[in-house]
Amino acid sequence: MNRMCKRILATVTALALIGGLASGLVLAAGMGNMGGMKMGPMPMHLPKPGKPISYAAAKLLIKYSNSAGMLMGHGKHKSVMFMGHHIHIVMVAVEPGSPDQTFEIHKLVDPEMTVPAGAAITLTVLNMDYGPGTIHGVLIGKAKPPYKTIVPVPVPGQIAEIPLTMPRTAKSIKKSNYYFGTTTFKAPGTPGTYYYLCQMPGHAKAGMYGEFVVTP
Ligand SMILES: [Cu+2]
Repeated sequence: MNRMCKRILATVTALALIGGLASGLVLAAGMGNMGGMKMGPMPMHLPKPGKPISYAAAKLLIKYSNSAGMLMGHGKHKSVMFMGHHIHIVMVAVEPGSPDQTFEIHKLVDPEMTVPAGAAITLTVLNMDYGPGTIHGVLIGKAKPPYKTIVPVPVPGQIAEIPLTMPRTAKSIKKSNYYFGTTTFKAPGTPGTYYYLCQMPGHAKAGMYGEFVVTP
């Protein structure tokens, strides 16, 4: 095989691989829509948290975020209901076009989420924000709003933490790299209301939080 042939073969193989991974994630996202009974698997092609991902990979994560779980309610009382024993929730920190200092799921800003008691949860936050000070993370616990500029950590009754991720670079959106963080935890065994919030000073105070409700 000459060098050109090898190069073409390598390119075709790489494209097939990317296509397969992409369709795998789309399938997973589709599964998330089926009555919310089973969430799709974690997108396996992502590198370890701490390493940036491409815009294409970030878009797939957003697609997953917008399809896993069921949209409930209407008007100002919308929430995202997750069901099943294994749940993957992807939160987007400041999706392009969204207000500063917010989380998005299903295009909703800081929505209430519900999860069943005892569920095994994988939580991912994708940081789409950029510029100095636009690093974000997630804490889930019992600390109620309103929040002060500095939220002492751990918060009371803390059940989950994603450390602060780096911001994306300020290049054009398609050329930039994106950081994400992931954690796994078990939902408490008894129903109750918890809150997710960003631990970056000032962000929770500015509204970067929402209700995380554990249901029977
Ligand atoms: Cu934040």
